[in-house]
Amino acid sequence: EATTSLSSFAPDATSIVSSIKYHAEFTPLFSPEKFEIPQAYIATAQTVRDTLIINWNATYDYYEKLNVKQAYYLSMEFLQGRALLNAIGNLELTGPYAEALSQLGYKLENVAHQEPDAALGNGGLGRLASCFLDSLATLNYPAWGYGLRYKYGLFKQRITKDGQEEVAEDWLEKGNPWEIIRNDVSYPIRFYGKVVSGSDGKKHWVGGEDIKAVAHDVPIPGYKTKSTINLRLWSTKAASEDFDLNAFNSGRHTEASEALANAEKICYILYPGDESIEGKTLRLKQQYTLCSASLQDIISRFERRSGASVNWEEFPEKVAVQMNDTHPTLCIPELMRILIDIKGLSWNDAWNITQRTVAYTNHTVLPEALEKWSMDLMEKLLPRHVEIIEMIDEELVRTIVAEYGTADSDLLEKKLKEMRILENVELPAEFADILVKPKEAVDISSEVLQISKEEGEEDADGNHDEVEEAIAEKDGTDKSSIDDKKEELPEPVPEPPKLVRMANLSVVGGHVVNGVAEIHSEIVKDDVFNAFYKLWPEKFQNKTNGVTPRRWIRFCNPDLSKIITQWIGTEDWVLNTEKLAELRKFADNEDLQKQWREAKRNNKVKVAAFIKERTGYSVSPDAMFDIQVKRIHEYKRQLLNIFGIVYRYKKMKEMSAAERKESFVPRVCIFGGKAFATYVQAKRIVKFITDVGATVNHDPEIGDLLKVIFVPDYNVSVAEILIPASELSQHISTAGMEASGTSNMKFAMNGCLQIGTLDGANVEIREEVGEDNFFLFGAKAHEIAGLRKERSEGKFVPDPRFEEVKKFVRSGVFGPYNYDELIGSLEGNEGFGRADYFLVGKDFPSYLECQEEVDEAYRDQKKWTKMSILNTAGSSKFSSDRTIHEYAREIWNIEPVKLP
Ligand code: 26R
Repeated sequence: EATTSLSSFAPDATSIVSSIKYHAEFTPLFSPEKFEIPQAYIATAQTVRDTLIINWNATYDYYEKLNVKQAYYLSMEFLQGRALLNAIGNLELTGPYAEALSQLGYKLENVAHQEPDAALGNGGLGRLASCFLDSLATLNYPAWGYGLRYKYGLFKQRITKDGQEEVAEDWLEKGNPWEIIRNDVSYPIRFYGKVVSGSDGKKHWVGGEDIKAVAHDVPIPGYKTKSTINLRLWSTKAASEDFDLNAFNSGRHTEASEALANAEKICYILYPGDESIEGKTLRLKQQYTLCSASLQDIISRFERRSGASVNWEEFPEKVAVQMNDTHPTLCIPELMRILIDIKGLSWNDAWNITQRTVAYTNHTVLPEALEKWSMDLMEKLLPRHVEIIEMIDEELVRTIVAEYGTADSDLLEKKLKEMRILENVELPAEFADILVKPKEAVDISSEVLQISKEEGEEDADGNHDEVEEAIAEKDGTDKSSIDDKKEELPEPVPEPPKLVRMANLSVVGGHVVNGVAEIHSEIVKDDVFNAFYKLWPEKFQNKTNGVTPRRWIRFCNPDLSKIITQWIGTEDWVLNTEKLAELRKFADNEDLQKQWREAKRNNKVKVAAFIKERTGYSVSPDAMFDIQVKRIHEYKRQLLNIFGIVYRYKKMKEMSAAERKESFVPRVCIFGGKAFATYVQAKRIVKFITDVGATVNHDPEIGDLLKVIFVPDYNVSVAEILIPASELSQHISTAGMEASGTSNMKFAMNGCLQIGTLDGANVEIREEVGEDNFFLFGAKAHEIAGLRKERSEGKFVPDPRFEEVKKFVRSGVFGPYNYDELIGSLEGNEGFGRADYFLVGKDFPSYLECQEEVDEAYRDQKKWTKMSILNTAGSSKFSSDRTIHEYAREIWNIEPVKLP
């Protein structure tokens, strides 16, 4: 069929050359007179895309024919990074491509570096989504990703003398050869308007503002399989009739195109919100666009595949929707709306279908990152959805009352408070007096509430006359005297804002809730969603995260990969990572050890050159490369790391040159990561690290014994360079706060030892690689609350070494910048509850002692290399292939489908 006749492309160097030339000539995005490396990249990518399209079409046709159940991964973020090397690697065409490009006078690696990162994500959550797509395709699962096509991805980070500066990243500027625009696949998306009841008894959402979402498809190839799945990204456009020709013709140009600009604005930027939520209309519009467009697409596919007889009962047997955190929670009311208002189903049928279709993954327990939307805002933007959410909330209240009864009203009140979807919202009418205590206990305020609910209509100025009358009645005064006394009455307390708790809605509306590492899933059950867990224990699952071994070993670390293949005797480990365990038996083998160290050193040499280019600093590839790369956040404790470095530096300065050499292993300490643009404390941390670097790196007494590097603009591509060169990596979050972490897995795969707390996936990594091969320190998750309490009671006695470091920093060795606020956050006792909330001071002594063990272990290179090998050997569990198999079996109920 079409698939073979289309291939002007065959996988040998000669045909690749002509194909590249063809694209340079006939599908140019540039002028013809020059063919330089940027053009070479685009033309090369276009040839790869041809192959991907062929495979994509074959995959799509086959799924369509079989009408199998398909999973849909809905995510506001996909942190794809670069595509070229990954695509030709998965297609097993790296060799022919390298050869073809060399015939054209280019090096594949240099051509590949032309590609800008697709950074449509902030960090862990977005990168996880991208790893999942790779595994889904590789394992032949029928599954798609749905996301948004942001014009600007995550900001570019510049490091100046003042710290971090954010610059917009125009990743689409030179065109995106990986996407296929489907102008014929678009759906209307409505905002605002109102709900009216039709004569048919149905609700109709009318008026408001209509835009459309247009599909952009990014083919996702699997490794060594023809299966090529789809990442469908939506971009927004005005409905075409919205261009106001009359306005334009009479010279009002801006006005004419206002609707266009407003619609396009929705997909302009990725919200760089990491752990903090900005209540912005635009973000809510983004979330709704993702949910509505994706569901309309999924539903139309379901209807098409059903043919003449659409049976909605079967929807959950054909469709699984996974919500990546709460960001796509609007899927729940949106699916309800479509099923009820448009397809005519009953509430109960729609609810049953919705619950069986969707599932929710939680990625964080930080309370400030649990999304809550203002109900007023949502009511304006999505009036019908708020009605539906209110009904879901009402059903939930009914369930809670049925479960806990009304006898113990304190218990009932507590449960309602914890579990309701709506916060600061009165109980539904039928339950209005359920919490009313015996008559004598009634105080004025609750009575006021009753009255205002039953008959109170607000005055224009928002006052309740009836309320005032009620108060008057109660204390024997009349209304007029209250009016007189108004001046003396205390200011009325402002009503707390009405909120929609998206996490609660997700837990209630889906059939499964999962955490992303064992310890995190336990915290989800015992803490964050404990009340729900008690009610529906069977809903809760764990799915420990994973990362794709293709991108994160095979392609980013070819030298190590070759060695692994040589010693295991097959390249199968890329698909069956369990085989990595076979390295264990060679961990002491001197030949393997020698090769292993050489590969690491080669990678370090590359990083040294990279650091030179990006920062100007020279580092020695013979020093230990010690790396912490992740978003800058207080809970991730980059401060603990840099304080340890400062302590080390101070000790060095106190010694003679000979003593210094004797006492310390030379280290290159590398940091990378972005701070949320308005997260002041995180930005101070960036500034502090670069200041320490500026002092230490120029200190002639120190030389190669210690270097402190902040690599600017950390992203997926930078990670691919740094991780293979790392010897020690730091995963040192306050226990209980990092849901999982995923870079820890990548480091382990690349033979990097870790210093870490018992948090997130660290716990499982330590179990897998063996406790002798993991540097553990710090307080345990179950101790944290007690330690904070102790602290607030003034019982914490700081370690003298911690005090010493603070004093040293304050003395101004690292320049004139005022670090009072940074250091101040680590101090204080009683009264100020958040004093050193992240327990840097508490864990500091055990961290320092652990770092001494690290030095000691590194001095014995045989021992270190063995530990390194055992980390790679023990990393097999952390392949996202394992994770995806678990989701497929235990949540989605889908089966692999291998193309004939
Ligand atoms: C609400 C909104 C602004 C927002 C909050 C938080 C947007 C994005 C985030 C990012 C969070 C949810 C995130 O990235 N979490 C990370 O998910 C990884 C994948 O599961 C984990 O490994 C990591 O521990 C966790 O922090």
